[in-house]
Amino acid sequence: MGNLQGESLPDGVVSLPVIDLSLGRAEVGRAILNAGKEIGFFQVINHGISDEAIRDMEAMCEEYFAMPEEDRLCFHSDDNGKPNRFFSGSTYETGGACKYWFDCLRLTSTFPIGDSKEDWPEKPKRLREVFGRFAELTRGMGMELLRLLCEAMGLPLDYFEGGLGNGNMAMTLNRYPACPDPGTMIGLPPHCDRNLLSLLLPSTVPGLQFSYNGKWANVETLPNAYIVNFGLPLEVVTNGVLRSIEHQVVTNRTHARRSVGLFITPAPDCLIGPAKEFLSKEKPARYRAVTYDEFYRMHSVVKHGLSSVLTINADGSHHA
Ligand SMILES: O=C(O)CCC(=O)C(=O)O
Ligand SMILES: [Fe+2]
Repeated sequence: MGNLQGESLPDGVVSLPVIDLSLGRAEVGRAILNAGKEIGFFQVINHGISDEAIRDMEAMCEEYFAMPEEDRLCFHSDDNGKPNRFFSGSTYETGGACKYWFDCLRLTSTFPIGDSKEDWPEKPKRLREVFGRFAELTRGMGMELLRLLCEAMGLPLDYFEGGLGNGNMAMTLNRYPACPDPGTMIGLPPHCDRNLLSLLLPSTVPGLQFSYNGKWANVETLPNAYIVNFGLPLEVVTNGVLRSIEHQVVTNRTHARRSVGLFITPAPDCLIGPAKEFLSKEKPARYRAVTYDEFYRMHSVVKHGLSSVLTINADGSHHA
């Protein structure tokens, strides 16, 4: 089996833009827009989510993965249609190439969360409370980033408040155990996110990489920073102005890694297509419009170059 991790750039060759949310709105908005055009990833600091909420969340993640296995397994399911489940990356269909090296608790919720929490695990005792608070705060910050982006792009401030941003939100709690053979085992395969906006709380253990000029660049983050990246629907809506960039997680021999993802997601019946604000004679539609439901199914297979699936040819057909 070859090396699945591809060629990486030396550390420090490219680093994620750091966006300080305590600066002026116009400056922050421009920085988000530039990051979206250039790298597709950035990190935010001074985001207003307290150290305490972050520490609580991290401690709860540790507690969850430290529970006796049977307490997690009662939530186990390989059915990816289930909104709330615990599963292992080793159950992903990979065409026999390898198995992915992670465990994940995936939870979904309406917003506001309300009764959705009742379907989340009961153990550890404070899980619903801590995860619920974290999800609400993080989603709130994500919606604010989208409003700042609207200001910078000259869109109405509530552009993403409707169908594009009010589908059920998803939260994932990922654990990548230390791996005996990092050269051949990948944590999470290369993919672009299928939701609108992803907010990630990484651990201090590195592993996340994003695609940059055909190579993999390591993500390094500041303490308490969130990593933010744009999902494919945002690339489509902006007709390619914002870029949804491929990323992956690599494993390492000595340290387990943890991450928490919060995903702002369109509603299933929302039409995902280039918005008129991004279209002109010089800039014709590069993607065709489909409902988010269909969009999600089109992207259910993880493979390289996902965005090409939606690219329109000159004759109006689209690549398979
Ligand atoms: O674990 C990470 O750092 C990245 C997770 C990720 O890319 C995802 O859940 O879509
Ligand atoms: Fe991702």
